[in-house]
Amino acid sequence: MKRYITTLLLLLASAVCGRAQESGVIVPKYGSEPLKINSVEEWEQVHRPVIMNFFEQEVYGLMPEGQVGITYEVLSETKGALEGRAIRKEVAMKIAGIDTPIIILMYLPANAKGPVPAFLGMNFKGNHQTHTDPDITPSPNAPVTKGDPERGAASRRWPMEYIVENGYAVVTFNRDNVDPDEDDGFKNSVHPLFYAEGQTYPKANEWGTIGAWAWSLSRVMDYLVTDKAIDSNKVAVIGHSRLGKTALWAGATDTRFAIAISNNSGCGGAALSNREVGESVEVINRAFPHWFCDNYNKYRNNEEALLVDQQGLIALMAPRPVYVASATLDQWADPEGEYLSALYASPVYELYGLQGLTTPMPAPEQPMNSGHVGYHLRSGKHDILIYDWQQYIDFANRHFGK
Ligand code: GTR
Repeated sequence: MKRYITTLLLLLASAVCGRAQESGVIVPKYGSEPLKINSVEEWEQVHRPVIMNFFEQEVYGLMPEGQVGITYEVLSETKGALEGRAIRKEVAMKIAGIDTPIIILMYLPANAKGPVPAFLGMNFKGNHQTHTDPDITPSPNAPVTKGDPERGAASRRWPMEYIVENGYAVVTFNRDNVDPDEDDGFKNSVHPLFYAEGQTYPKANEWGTIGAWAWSLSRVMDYLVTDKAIDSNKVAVIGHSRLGKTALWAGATDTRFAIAISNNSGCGGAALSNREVGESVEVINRAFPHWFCDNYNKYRNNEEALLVDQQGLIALMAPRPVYVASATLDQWADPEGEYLSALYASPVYELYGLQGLTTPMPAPEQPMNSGHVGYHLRSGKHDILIYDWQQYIDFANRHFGK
């Protein structure tokens, strides 16, 4: 195992140095500092590939190159939902080799004059938890979700009426139907569909659960580009907490996402790891061994060894807009570390002539949303609430020209 890890490290180092030599650019250890890059060209040709390679090999794991058969079937499309404000649409995404279809729930603004922009994000415990609407098909139960989750139980997190009234579609599906959120050896997930012959577990540099969730967001995006009701150039990928980590990774790996929004994503998401505040790389890997790739374990109590901290993940969105949000009582997610990460990614946006963050961390309820890197700190707990959505819609309105 040790020899394997050493070989991997050598391979990574030679890939990095190889690219650097070709371009004549010395690749630094980026660490937990602002990203100082000389030009867009250097960013795109040297640093972005090196940083992407690092996150793929060492943090979230590589997504599979192969493809599986996926079909999409519109199950229903109903006008008059949400008291006349919306069209409710349900689409079954069937992945060959997975028994249970993933049901994509969509609310589209009623009376839209053309294709609309959308927010796409996974939900934690089922589509029917996102709203009390009695006609939402319950997401098939996942092994980790005990009992039948109550209809509408998570509706505070999904202000559907507000979102559609602002002219946006909401698109959501249950993460557990892609890969249940438990350390079950990936038995019930999409991972085995891509194993090489004889393989029974992802390799040390292959995707974990966050990788699989991000992959599934891209597979839903594959559907959205075919749906005439959606303006697929204006899809914001969004997620709260572990799903915020996932939204950032989805935005990094799939440039079709026009905006990425991280709500209280914390460690392994927006927050810098090398600060010893809140959750650490050690604690997250112990509690959730399935989220990241096995290589990430090398950085437990060893964060200074990271080639780049999480500001690198945020910068992978550039020049597309990115938004990071924290909550005052969410110290576990290290609000200041989340802010600093967005601040340290900002110089990359500035290379493109775009406005990033430049000032100290703002006070609560003082959103910074005028540039391409947005940030706000909300008073209160770890959650995603109407206040957060109001900021995201403001931010999306600016970038989508609404
Ligand atoms: C916590 C975990 C965090 C965060 C959160 C959530 O238990 O430590 O990294 O992701 O869960 O997803 O709500």
